[in-house]
Amino acid sequence: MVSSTVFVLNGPNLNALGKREPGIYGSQTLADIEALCRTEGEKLGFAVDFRQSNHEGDLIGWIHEAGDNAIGVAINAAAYTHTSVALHDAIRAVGVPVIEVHLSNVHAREEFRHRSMIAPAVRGVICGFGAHSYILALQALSSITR
Ligand code: CA2
Repeated sequence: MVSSTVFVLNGPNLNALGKREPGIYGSQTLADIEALCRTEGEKLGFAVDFRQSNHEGDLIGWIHEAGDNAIGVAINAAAYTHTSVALHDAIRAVGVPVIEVHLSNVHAREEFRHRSMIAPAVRGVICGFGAHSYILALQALSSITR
């Protein structure tokens, strides 16, 4: 039974997944990851609203929208993770839990990826498990919202 909506938000360049850098990000496309999230959402009783944008303002608007229309958010903010005070503030401005997700283990990569501007504002961080990071985030949202 689907009773609640979870937003799964994706930031810049994630639309290119599966087409470049499979050694880092895997060979699955974002559409493949969306399908995995939908299947997991059905198991957990979530409707999954899955979105991607290359624009910071879209992601900020969607976080605000989730505050009104969703019970939680999983976000892979991609490069904005490391730069965006505005995303940090947006996450703090909403009352629903937000989980930070990354495909790669950002701590095992370049130093500039070790700092997350949004990590202090989110409920928790999952990274390094490829597409499965998204599934773990949905499962975490399920356990903390029921
Ligand atoms: O590991 C992750 O999920 C990241 O959020 C992915 C971002 C990166 O900037 C973060 O540090 C970690 C990159 C998004 C996708 O970039 C692509 C680059 C080339 C080919 C395909 C995707």
